[in-house]
Amino acid sequence: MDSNQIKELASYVHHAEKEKCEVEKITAHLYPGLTIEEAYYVQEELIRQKLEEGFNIIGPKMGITSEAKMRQMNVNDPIYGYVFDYMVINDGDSISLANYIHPKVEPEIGFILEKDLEGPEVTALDVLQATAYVFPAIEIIDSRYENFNFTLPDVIADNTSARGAVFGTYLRKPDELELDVVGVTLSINGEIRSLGAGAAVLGHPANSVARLANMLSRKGEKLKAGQPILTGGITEAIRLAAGDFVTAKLGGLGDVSFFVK
Ligand code: OOG
Ligand code: MG
Repeated sequence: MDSNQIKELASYVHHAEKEKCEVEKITAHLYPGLTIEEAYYVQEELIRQKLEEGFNIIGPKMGITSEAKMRQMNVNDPIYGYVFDYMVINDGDSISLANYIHPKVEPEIGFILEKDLEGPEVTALDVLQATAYVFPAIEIIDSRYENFNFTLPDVIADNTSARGAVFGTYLRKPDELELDVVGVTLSINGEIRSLGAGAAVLGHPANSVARLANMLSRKGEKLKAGQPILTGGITEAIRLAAGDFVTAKLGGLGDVSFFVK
């Protein structure tokens, strides 16, 4: 795959996001042989294009870290991508459905480090020692592909479907609670639509952060202190509709909510 092809594929998903128009997955016809390594090159180019447009990275995110997500999306390995400034929604704010293609929401646990973490041998214990705060979050995913249908390389190239993040404002020290047994509910208009526990995320959400640090080290990158890090959907993702009031409740971590107009 040459640099022109990488640019072409990055522009393909980038354009779909900007036009809010779903497209056929890359591996269907455009480039059936796309490998995971090539997909990360496409993602890097996509990130470069967004930075060039003046957007900024807020922090990294892990995806496909729970059984529920693996089953729902029919892909089996954790992946990473990036949350940008234009995606961030304040707790309690509203979004307009018109700005998305077919958005879904998933409850997540977020981390903020007080020290940088560099792989390749970061452990969950290293993560907990380096963590300043943990917080509740909702991620809005909006795959650029038709019907959220994709292979692992497709979704990596598409920045792991990232399109929105609502960060809770309630910060807790990681030693104040056991993150694996934090209970989680996702409700829409008061009705519980999915539920789970922190352990759904690779046994403990700190494992997800460790895995992320170790994956990033292959590119010579590290996790930086101060950036919010999303550890991956705990439950399956739920499709949004106009009029929804979405709340994720995480035991001991607090709530996070937003409206859909
Ligand atoms: C891919 C995004 C995965 C997560 O938390 O698992 C992700 C998708 O489901 O479209 O963000
Ligand atoms: Mg997610």
